[in-house]
Amino acid sequence: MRLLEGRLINVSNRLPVEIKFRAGHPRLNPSAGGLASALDSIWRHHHGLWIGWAGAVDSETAATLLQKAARGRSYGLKAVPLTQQEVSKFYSGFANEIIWPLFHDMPSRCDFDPEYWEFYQRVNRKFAQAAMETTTSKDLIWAHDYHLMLMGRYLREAGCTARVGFFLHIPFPAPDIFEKLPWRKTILRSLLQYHLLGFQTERDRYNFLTCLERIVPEASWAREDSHNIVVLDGRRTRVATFPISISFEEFSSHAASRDVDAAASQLRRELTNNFIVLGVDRMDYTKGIPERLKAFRILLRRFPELRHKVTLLQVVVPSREEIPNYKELRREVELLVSQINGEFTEAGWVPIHYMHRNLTRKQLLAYYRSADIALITSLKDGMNLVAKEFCAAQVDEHGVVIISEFAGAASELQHGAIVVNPNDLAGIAEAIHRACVMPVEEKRSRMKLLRDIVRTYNVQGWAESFLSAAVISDPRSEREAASSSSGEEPDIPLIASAATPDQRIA
Ligand code: GDG
Repeated sequence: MRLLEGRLINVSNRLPVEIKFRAGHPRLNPSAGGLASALDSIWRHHHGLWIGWAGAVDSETAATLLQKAARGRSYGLKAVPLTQQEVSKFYSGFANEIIWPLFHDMPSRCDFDPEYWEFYQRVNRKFAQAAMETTTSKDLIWAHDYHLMLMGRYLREAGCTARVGFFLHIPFPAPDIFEKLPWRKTILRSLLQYHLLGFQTERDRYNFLTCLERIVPEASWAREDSHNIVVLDGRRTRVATFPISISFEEFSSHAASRDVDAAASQLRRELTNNFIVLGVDRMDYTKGIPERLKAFRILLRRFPELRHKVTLLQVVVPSREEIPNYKELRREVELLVSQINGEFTEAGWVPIHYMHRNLTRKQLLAYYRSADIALITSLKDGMNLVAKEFCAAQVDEHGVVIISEFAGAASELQHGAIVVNPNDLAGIAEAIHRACVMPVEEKRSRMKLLRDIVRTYNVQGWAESFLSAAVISDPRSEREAASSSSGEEPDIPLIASAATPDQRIA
């Protein structure tokens, strides 16, 4: 990255590749999910190091395979080894049975096991040590996501002199939800050990600042352009909003390629040119998959004229299968699919085509390109990259996006998309019907607008704006800031300094 003097040290729970055993042999696979796919596309051409967990293998095997994986990339890969117990209590436990459901407004799904907290601290310290081993003061450490909220604190304690930024890929909850967390104050104070904190939407930033006001009243704050500067114990943290995106050109040009075009045409022929409604998600209870299926059932009941004419293609990527909530979700989804297909299937038409597996990029693009509707019904979602990928891949500009108002992407896409409340099943069914009967010109003008937005606010811009903010959040300017702010009353009330949820930063 040209903004940096030193290297970029990217730290995330998982590396962009994962080592899994197949037929007794360790094999490299691309990691699933939005974080890996967004970051890999920008980091592929930049120098630096990516630190993360590589999968359940011994350190020697991991090092050999990662060296091999790094050959095609310009950055190195360094594994943080985790024991089985750490994976279970830090990753499945604290991260995915406490923070994930809580931050997605589902506190009843949380298991506040105190042992998970012990492991969360231990593993965050491990990640900090791994980063410290290779970092110089010129480097920039960029930590990603809810797995690493304490890492900034451990880096400080270890005497790290590099700039350290943190980006939260998932939503940040409102105070009434966040307060349920027994370790709320330690987590907020630890987040304030980072020099820069980035959130997906204005709503997330607003929620974070409101939580600070209630839980860490000793922090003071001020406004600097579109950012907030929070001062705690004489240290400054810049807080800002950076909506993540995708590489528009990469998705668009690959979708326009001859092989994707051929695959998309074949798909349409196989579905007898039916109207295709597409859902693509990790198997996760936040994505609103059962709600989507129920809404589709309402559509077929209320608008019988659409039977035989509309098909739902639902791709679900296996995810977090070791966690009980996820196993139950899979059973619920599969039961619904079979009930709906049982109720409506007739000769020559199966209403729902359900795939529980990972598609190749080419297959995924063929689905995006041939679909008439992308149906996103997340109950809560940090951003939702599928919505943006769909727009980029719609080179024929015929598709309609239906998106949940609770997906971060809705604030950017609201003018071209149809926005729905995912709990309003009849409303979703109405929205699908509306998209089915929408005039071609309206669809085209909506999709043009959406594509312009995604083209303009792409992942390259996202990374550059985060890095520019990280560069000006230089730790060397801290002493100055501390001496001018310590002991003073805050200049501006916290709430007044936070922007309204739908305001996007320039
Ligand atoms: C987290 C936040 C935030 C899906 N199926 C296949 C496949 N995918 C890829 C998509 C997309 C990614 O997975 C899913 O990204 P999302 O953003 O929709 O969701 P999460 O995984 O939950 O990501 C989310 C994101 O982080 C980034 O900040 O937007 O809110 O929850 O890239 O293309 N890829 C392939 N085959 C599939 O079958 N190859």
